[in-house]
Amino acid sequence: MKLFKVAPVLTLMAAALCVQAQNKEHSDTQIKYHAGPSPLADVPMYQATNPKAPPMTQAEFDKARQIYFERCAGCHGVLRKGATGKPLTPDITLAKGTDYLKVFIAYGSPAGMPNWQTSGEMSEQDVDIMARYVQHDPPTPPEFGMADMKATWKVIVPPEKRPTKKLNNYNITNIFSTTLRDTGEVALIDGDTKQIINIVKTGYAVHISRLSASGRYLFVIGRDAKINMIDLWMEKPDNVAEVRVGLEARSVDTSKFKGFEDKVAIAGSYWPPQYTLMKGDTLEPLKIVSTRGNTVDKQEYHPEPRVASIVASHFKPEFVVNVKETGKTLLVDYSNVDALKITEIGTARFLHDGGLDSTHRYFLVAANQSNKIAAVDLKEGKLVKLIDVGKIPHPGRGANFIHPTYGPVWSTGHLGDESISLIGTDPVKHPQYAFKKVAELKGQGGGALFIKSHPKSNHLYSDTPLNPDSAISQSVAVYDINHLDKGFTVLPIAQWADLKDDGAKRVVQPEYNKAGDEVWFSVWSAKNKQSALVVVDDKTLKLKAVIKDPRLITPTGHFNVHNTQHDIY
Ligand code: DHE
Repeated sequence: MKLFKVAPVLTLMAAALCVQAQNKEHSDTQIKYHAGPSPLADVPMYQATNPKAPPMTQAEFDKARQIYFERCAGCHGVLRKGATGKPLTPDITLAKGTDYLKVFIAYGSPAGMPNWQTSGEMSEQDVDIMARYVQHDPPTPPEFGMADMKATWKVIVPPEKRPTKKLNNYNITNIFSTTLRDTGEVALIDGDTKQIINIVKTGYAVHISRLSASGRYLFVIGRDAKINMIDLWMEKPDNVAEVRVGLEARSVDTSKFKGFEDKVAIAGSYWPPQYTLMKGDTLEPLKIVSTRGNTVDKQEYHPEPRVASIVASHFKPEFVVNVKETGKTLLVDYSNVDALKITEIGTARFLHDGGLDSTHRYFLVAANQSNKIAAVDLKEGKLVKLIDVGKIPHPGRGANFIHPTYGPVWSTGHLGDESISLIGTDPVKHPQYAFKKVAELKGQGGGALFIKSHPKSNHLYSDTPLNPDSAISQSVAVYDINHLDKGFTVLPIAQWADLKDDGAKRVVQPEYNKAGDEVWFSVWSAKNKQSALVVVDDKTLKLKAVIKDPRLITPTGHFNVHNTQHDIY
């Protein structure tokens, strides 16, 4: 038996070594991006033992489970049925055997599996326990239903006890909500004075902030699926309600259609795979909808399709809910929560992040492992086009601007290559370019996460925080949108921050102020190192301000109230 397994192991090892140099850069990017620790690592789970799998002590099993949820679940899925990575269920892994799996984990594969041992991320012992662990039945985390949600729901200040008018002197439309990733907080920063207004306690590793239609309430969601609702009218803006909608999540938004402003909130979860509608003023959970179902392409059942980006439509009382593993964009009509109408649009698998075009009629979402952008018409409720772009598109919400030749375009950078794809979005005056990739700009390199422009600006900014070259990850590229042929200017943002220690200083997420004449960046270092925010003057492209404060620990995303409220990007 053993003899038969040696040949495939050696072949795999040779292939792995050949691709290792080329794979190293790719895997570094992938590891940093996908391997965010999942809050599920600490959740008690149901566990069955598989007598056919190699033995493990309880301590080994617990350690392997921890590693799996910290490093592997993002790609292979909670139940190991496969997501952007391959399935790792015992029917497959037992046949491969421990030796084969050890090589695979240690050296990686040309298909994108990181080289965990040779990159120094895992020890030989870790690789050994992981190879045995994946041959056991996957532990299953619990569901999270209405009773669980209600048990976590807190209305800290009920609506009737909240201010009836704004009680502070802040220009709340220009406040920035900055994620402090590793402290479980957001910093509310006055965009005019650059002073911190408050540091608000939130869930674990907040992912995004979104604004209610009125601009009064700020919603943030942690990776642990905890939503915090912050009232910007309070003397010192702070939490007024909170709830957990699952065990792991990334997206939240609130109703923006005329007549439904601030009425309904929604959050999508990674685990359990579901989305939840809530009351817009208290976060009281109203309805939970599972996303388990069949994939758009092969029509196969998927047990854990995660909810990726969500955006509120301005055209109808609908939320646009993007389901990653099944590749479906759902238009969820919230006008009657007791009789939900859902339009299911098949787009493409592995939907991730996306945003609206400048008219807000079209939603463009990255199907990242399919290297496509899906354009959905929110007025007609249908797919307009699947557009091929570069490798692993990652737009954030993308950037809209007027191209001198192609008219209004929406753009995205890529994790997997240096290109920036421009897509025409004006079927009325520029029909020949509409929903086609009309141009490709050359950027600084792969590892791009976010791109941004503003209707008042002539610039387009693209970050590259996951590029392995620190000169690239610590700077941004800026394009003059009227002279795109001239290439880009590099702004050395991390250098401008002038930080005292040698942190990673990844420069992440351009975000304009309300006026569109400043652009803010996070300089993101580890928890124990100094970080900062850097503000650039958009007209001169010169440094305008550096915001440093010991409380600004691991800043990542930041969201300007006005621009987020009105979907300006
Ligand atoms: Fe994000 C948006 C998921 C890693 C910072 N991220 C999103 C969205 C999703 C998502 C689904 C869209 C939300 C929406 O619009 O409703 N992100 C994931 C992951 O699954 C992934 C790959 C791994 C993980 O464990 O979370 C991941 N993301 C990261 C990071 O490592 C980043 C850079 C830093 C961090 O804070 O963790 C990061 N993601 C962001 C930001 C946005 C975002 C700042 C919002 C962009 C915007 O402009 O709206």
